[in-house]
Amino acid sequence: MSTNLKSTTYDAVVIGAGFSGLYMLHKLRGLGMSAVVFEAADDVGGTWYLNRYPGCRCDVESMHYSYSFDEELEQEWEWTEKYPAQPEIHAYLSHVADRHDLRKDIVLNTRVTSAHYDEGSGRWAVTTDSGETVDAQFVISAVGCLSTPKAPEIPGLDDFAGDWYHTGEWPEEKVDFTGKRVGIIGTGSSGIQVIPEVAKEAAHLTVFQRTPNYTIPTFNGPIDQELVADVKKNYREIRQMAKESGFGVPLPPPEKSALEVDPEERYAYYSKMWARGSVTSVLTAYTDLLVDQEANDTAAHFVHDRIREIVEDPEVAETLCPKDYPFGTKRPTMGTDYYETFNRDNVTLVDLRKDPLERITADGLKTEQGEWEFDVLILATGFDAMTGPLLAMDIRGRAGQPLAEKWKDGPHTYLGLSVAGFPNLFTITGPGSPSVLSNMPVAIEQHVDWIGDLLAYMREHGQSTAEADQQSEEEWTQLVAEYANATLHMKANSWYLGANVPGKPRVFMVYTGGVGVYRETCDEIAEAGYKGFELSA
Ligand code: NA7
Repeated sequence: MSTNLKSTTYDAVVIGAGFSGLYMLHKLRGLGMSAVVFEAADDVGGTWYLNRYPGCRCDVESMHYSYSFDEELEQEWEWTEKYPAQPEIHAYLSHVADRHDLRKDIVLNTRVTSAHYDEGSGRWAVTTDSGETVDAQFVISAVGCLSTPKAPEIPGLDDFAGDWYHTGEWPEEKVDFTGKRVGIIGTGSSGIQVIPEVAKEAAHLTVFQRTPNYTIPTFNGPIDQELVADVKKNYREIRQMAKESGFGVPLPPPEKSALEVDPEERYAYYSKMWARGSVTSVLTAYTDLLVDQEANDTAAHFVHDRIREIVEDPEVAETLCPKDYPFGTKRPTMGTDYYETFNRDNVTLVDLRKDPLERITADGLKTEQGEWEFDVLILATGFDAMTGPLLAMDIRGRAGQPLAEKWKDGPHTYLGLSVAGFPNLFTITGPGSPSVLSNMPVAIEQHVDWIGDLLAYMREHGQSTAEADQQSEEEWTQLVAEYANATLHMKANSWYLGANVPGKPRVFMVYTGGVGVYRETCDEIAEAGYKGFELSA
């Protein structure tokens, strides 16, 4: 047995020590349960530990991107910027781990490779890449939604003679771009954040863009101390508002359709929301931006106008304008000086729609029409989202059924939290829950609290096994699909839909009914004695 493991038998194994895993461990401790957390990285923090690229920053404001369970911490912690940068969030999570003495039950540098359910004992055997197997009643996945990096699907990465980095696995030490010719593939959230930073340092930066993105400026800066005082005074009401909201941020719900106001008033309102530097404010300016194409066009055109205003070269500006998918249906991004960066002399934009990538070479990149030489390549090519990190493990349920087989046509879950045939397995922010369409800590705390309540209920009622029933799972999966079909989300090739990974089933993996409605549903299910679950001794 590894020196890091105290036992080979636990009440619960938690997989991952990011926002979810840390709070889950704290919750399990509070219930008096024995638990171990396995974390593949060499420190806690999850996505906020490994995404260390320059410019990495959260797109939810600092005051709202935090735990609410520790009211003293909420008052004590001092955020320094309007939007928190990766080092600050990592410092926050490290502090939480120390403050609650969590590290002693976290085994670092250890990746869970398999979890097999044994029907005879009703327990799970969880195996890690250090070769150990532990036995647990419950397995709780806290693996995150965006933790399996995806390389570009072009050949030749091994041939490249220079250094290359994926934004999702950035090295700890600073990468120096001074005097370097740098190429970057990808203009999603990560690309949009790293591009302005690298451009400041590199001799030349060439951006390879396949799909342009709608980017809202952060107008980031030192945090407003008056706002801090006000939020700290009213944290309980503000947290409650976030819990009841559509996206997990404390904004009042929109009241009007974009089409019922006159164009001038609408433009002025978008300008006001834009000036707030908050993507959610723009996204929730009107009720119908994500469900009505005509309404959505008004927001899309507003963003196009801003791009044309900022970017000096009209051809470059047009290349940066997203025109073939609705605003907000691929993850809308937030940037600092993103569009402005294309006014720099040392930055070139390559439109891969006109000149597709063919391969990576020893010297750089080859497109259909040319060859590009680089000292450094950055892959901001995203993740195998949502299901990727779960299916990277060999999870087997009843009768040895692999999760990968059960989900071969897309994820089937009940509430995004549990899977029929996989008793006592819970998936925090799993597919079929609001997850990435929520401010993550809000979604995470709701799941952890709900799972904790279920475990307490089971103990009170002498039950040892909880399993979603097949019918409830099917109905839920169908509901998630129906809700998604009622939105414009289906019109974009997004990672929400699995469209970024070749061969992945094209299934919308996120519950779009809103964070508040989802919470109510989960609460009603709990109040009805965990309707849809089979609880047994
Ligand atoms: P994203 O949002 O998936 O962005 C990946 C980007 O990489 C996107 O622009 C892709 O273009 C591009 N990409 C991926 N593969 C290729 C290939 N083969 N050729 C050219 N371009 C490619 O990932 P991020 O890391 O930026 O953000 C992920 C989430 O993290 C983000 O939404 C936040 O929630 C935090 P495409 O759009 O597929 O045409």
